[in-house]
Amino acid sequence: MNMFDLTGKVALVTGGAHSIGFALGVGLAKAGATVCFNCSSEGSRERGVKAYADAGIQVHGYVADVTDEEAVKAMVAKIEEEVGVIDILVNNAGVIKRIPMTDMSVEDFSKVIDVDLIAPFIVSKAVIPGMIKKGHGKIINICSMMSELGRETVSAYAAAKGGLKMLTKNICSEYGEANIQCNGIGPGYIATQQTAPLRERQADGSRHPFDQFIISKTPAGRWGTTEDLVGPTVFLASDASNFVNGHILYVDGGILAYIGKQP
Ligand code: GCO
Repeated sequence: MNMFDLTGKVALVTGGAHSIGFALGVGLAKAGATVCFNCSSEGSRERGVKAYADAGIQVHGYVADVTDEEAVKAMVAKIEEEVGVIDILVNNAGVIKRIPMTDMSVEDFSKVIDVDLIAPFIVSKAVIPGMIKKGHGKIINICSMMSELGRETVSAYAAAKGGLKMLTKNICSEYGEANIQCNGIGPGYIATQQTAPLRERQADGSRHPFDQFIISKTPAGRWGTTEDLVGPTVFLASDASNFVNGHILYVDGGILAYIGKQP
């Protein structure tokens, strides 16, 4: 028996057209799942479907604003009709705004909370009834190191990701008896478009100060890659984790365990 086999399972990855969501969608598909992804525009959907096809994977792409409950309910109903009831939900869609808190508008703060915290609530609320009917389900929330730590300029993102950690524990608490396991993945510093500004080479060709800082704080001595997140996600999506619930699995190269290299 391969307890990591996802054959016959339907997975939905929000924000799955690129970056971390795309890597997770490919990984879930390679483990046997039928993968659906959502994104915010038809152009992104088309680019996403092509990117998966280029990786040899046929997916189902949907356009829906994850902060709009009616749009999400319609998308979930369409997936259930066209593909099947969702067994695995990866709440991956996310945004960040790096602005000093006293300079941040309430509008900017609310936008981050809407996408990074309220949307996972909306999408989870839409898929849980189907999971209950099926008798099982896996919800994986893409949290963050900022679910545990703060840093300058990311007040909204940290508040959202801290809330997402507790939403994860609450879904675990409320729906565990329905055989739904809800866990989180907490990426460390991953080399993506979202973190590119933190890694830009300086004018003199030296590494960005933040890049050097992260390297000194990470026992692995490197930034993570989106590939590093795939195995842990497949684990949490599979029968191998049927008694793992309410857990945030940090995939961070050890950064949360380490005081940092002495200067
Ligand atoms: C930042 C980074 C982080 C990472 C990730 C860490 O500005 O500090 O964007 O937030 O993206 O979330 O887990």
